[in-house]
Amino acid sequence: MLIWNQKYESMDRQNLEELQVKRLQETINRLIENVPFYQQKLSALDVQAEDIKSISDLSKLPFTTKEDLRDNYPYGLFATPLKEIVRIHSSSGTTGQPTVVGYTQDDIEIWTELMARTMSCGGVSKGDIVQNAFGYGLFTGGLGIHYGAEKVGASVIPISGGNTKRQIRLMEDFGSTALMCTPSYALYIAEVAAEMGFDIKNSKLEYGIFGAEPWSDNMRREIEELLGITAIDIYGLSEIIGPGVASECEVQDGLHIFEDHFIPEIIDPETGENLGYGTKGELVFTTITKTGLPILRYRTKDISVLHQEKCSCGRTSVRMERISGRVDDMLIIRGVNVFPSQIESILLDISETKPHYQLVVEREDSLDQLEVQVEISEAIFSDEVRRLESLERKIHGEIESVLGISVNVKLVEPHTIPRSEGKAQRVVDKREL
Ligand code: DLL
Repeated sequence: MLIWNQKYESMDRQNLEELQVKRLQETINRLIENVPFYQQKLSALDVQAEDIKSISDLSKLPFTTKEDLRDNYPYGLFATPLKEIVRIHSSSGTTGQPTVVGYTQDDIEIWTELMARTMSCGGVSKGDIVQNAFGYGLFTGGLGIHYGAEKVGASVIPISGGNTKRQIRLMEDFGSTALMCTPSYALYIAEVAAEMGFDIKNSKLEYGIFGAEPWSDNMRREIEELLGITAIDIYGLSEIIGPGVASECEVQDGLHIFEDHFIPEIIDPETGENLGYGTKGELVFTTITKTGLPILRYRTKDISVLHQEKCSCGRTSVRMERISGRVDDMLIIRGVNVFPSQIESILLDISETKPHYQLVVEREDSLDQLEVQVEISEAIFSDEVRRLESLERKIHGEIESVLGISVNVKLVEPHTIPRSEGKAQRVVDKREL
């Protein structure tokens, strides 16, 4: 299969590392000149660009966290004047301060190139008809995919997510050959297609490029079987660029990281120590070509393992294993990032509820469902049904207005939520991914 950028995707390690060091030094200089946050952090550590002589010097640099981005909301970490920023995206589902990311024209071009690599990894090329069912909007999925698919010369259908019956009618009428969306939505599409009597397995659909939420290899096999396609996993996050950080190739054995633009590390989430290849830990990325929002050692909170061995596809880049979990308790519900603490603070603001709650996540008909179970006092519990229903509606409404997702609320009697002697188990995730 085609490698989009033979030169950079199959570079030998020594040349690649030289390039990375040079680009990292440029990034550090750019940050020192333009971003007071990094200027202070680097000066406190007494680090300058010249101190980075090899990749192992990365550990001299400070980490960056989501909180740092929030503290500098909205534009505080941008490294260019706002007039150079041509696109603004924002990450999903956070209350109060979402994280805001900005792209210069050069960043958009880099992103497009990386998405073209991603498309080629997934087998998509000129002549393909791409049904892009990732959401368009502040989420980076829709537009990120869109630009990459156009770049490889495919015909893009910018349908965005939702309206599943229409997706299927259009897939049949327009002859889509590639589908892009979250893996759970792909399964849902397969189910609705079956209900509509559309034989998706024998349709023109050949390729699937899926990501933005955790899924397993078993789920991949199921999707491939139901849709009659080859499905690959793509990974990315808004803070680093969006999709286009790493992509599986047709070998389906780990995701190639686009290392000429992002330097990966695996660290021990407790100590921050670099764990090297072959060990499970928290993924950290440093951007080395972005100009709008360059970021040093961003702690993704995603858990993975890095592998250095060369892939049989010919690409030489380091591969990451599919994400196996999160360091924090962030849940991804229908593509929206949800922290249990956000729900907790909403519940605590409502006087009728007790601070004992549990979040139960299930997957029904391939769609994530979140049930919020919360204890109420004896007095309220024995109240009229009408009052209870109105309380349920109130909680539902509060959560929907803050998180933008609809949840099922279940009021339960006092002392029914299991108590714990150690950490409370706030989340019961019954999804079998
Ligand atoms: O989800 C970017 C993206 C769009 C990736 C389309 C792939 C496809 P955010 O909304 O900022 O960006 O969410 C980033 O989603 O830290 C992971 O926890 C999770 N995530 C993304 N891709 C995968 C994946 C986009 N392939 C957060 N497997 C990340 C597991 C994923 N988790």
